[in-house]
Amino acid sequence: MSQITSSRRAVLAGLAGTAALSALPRLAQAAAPTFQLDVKTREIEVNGKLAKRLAVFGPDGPEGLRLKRGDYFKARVVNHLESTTLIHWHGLLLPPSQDGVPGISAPAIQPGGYADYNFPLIQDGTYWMHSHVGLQEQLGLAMPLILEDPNDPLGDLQEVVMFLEDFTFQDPEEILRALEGGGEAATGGGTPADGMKMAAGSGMSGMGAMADLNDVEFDAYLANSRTLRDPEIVAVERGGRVRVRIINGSASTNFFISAGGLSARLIAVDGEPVEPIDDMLFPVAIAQRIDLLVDVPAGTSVPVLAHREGDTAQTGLILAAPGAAVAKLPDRGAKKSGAMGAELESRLRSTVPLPVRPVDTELLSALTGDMAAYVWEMHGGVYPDNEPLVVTTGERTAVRIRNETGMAHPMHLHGHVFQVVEIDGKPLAGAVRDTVLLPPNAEMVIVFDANNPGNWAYHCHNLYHMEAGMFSYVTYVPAT
Ligand SMILES: [Cu+2]
Repeated sequence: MSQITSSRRAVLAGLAGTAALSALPRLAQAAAPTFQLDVKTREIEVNGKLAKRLAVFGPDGPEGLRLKRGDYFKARVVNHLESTTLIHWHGLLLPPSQDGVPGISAPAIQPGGYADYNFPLIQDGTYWMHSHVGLQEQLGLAMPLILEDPNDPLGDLQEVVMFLEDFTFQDPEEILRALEGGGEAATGGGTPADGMKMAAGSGMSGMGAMADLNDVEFDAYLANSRTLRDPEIVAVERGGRVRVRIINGSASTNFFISAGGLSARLIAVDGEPVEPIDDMLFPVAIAQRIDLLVDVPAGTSVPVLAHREGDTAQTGLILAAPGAAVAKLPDRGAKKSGAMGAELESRLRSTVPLPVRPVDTELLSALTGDMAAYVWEMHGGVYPDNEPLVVTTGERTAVRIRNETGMAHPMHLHGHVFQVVEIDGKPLAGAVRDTVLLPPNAEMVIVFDANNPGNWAYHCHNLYHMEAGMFSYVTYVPAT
């Protein structure tokens, strides 16, 4: 880390408004932000109805931010909301004070206030940003963060970003209250899903045989803020191959991705390259990203669709070669998609794995909970009444994640990348990632190097599970 960055860390630690900066004019100048991100409300139209949502507006608007590996992330985030906020840079390796998690990395930004960020971008790939305050992410406070590779061998390819969200007209707080009330409190759009009610009604809990695929029924599923009733149609300039960067920015929905019944090529997960896999359907769990190469034959259009797990609902966008007819697609498919397991995860092989090194310490991360009561725990309780993972600076650390519940949990570790090295007892040199889906009753081992001392959020990325308590953190002790 550069000196500027470590000085900024000190400033950020106590930054509540303008006072800290004006006390340090020379430093403030040295660290003057090069771009601004404005957090505000906006209206979008969903299925013919206006919806008031939250959004981040960057230099290119509310649909994404593009930077390059080697640049500095030198930004000021300004909060125009009437409530506090804080934005997390999902998947980025950065100093802990700039990670954007209130209570762990820095205080939330007060209404009318701002926070400054300054850290080097040492990665390239498909990332995203989202609020880490309350249920703001469900209200749309999220957008793509694409880090270009200055020497990208695929740099000549046309690139398309597809940002997926689940959408509700209901107040997310009401949805959470209904879930915590056992699934009986709410009716209408955005209610707890049928599976949830059945689970509650039959008194099933944690280790149940029935896997619940979805907690919440949404009003729509969005790709780049649009539904299939009015999808984005991307003109494919030259015909041929397109790189599609897919980000699952949903609060509570896993998707399977298809490319018009054609085979596509998976080349990266969570911004990290993998050995290419050609297939027809690719799972992307909550908060995960996949990069696909999709071929668009001359004169045709290819829909890139996201199919909701365990349902017929679908969303997506259309890639259209010059002169192609574009067919209207329904927002429900003919067939329900299945449950998301670890089938793709077990086939993934990193092409840039962690350095080969023996594990120094293995820690256990047990995920427990109760579907009926909607209590989701990890490490012995709901946050903050649970234990952090304590790692030792410099150690190769393994974490055995044991899902003792009947639901899948997308587990996200901040500030590090990890490699998946064991799935249900089978060793592998799997993907390097920041978010891994633990299917019901699954056990996986991830490894990472404890080389970024600080406190780092580590949690389930299903927003409702996280709010219900499935949240913990990693903390460092020095090597002795
Ligand atoms: Cu979860």
